[in-house]
Amino acid sequence: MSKSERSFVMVKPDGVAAGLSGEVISRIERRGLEVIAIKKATMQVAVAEDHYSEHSERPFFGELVEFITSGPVVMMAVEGPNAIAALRTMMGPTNPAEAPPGTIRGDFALDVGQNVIHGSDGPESAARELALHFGLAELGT
Ligand code: DAT
Ligand code: MG
Repeated sequence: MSKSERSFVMVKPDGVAAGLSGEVISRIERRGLEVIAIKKATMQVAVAEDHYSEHSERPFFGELVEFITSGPVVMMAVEGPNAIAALRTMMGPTNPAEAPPGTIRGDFALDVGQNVIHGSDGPESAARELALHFGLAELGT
């Protein structure tokens, strides 16, 4: 058996506005992964800056924080075997123009800045992002 992992997944403001939250959750569940915590909220600017701190020196950082705080997002803790890599594959590449059909970005996005979904890129970022957006009590640990 593969090791069970947890990832932080978020339907971004463009995805929520387009009514794609259910589609994303459905794909996650149909894949066999479990949503163990979920909430809808508009992210505070300071939390967004922390969430994306690895990109703070990039030219698009201001635009990125402005976008991610522009409306409600749906945040999830998702658990299952190889959850982090499985979700990254389901998301598709960062640039939707390069994302194949069948991936979430390949099916529902066109713009590199507004690409519907976030998923943690490794175990360290998953732990960091889950701690940032969910309390330990919310995760039942
Ligand atoms: P990912 O979301 O696939 O993990 P990332 O961590 O490299 O990608 O970047 C985080 C987000 O920043 C990405 O989802 C959209 C935005 N972004 C990345 N590169 C960008 C670029 N060249 N121009 C505008 N926004 C960009
Ligand atoms: Mg990333």
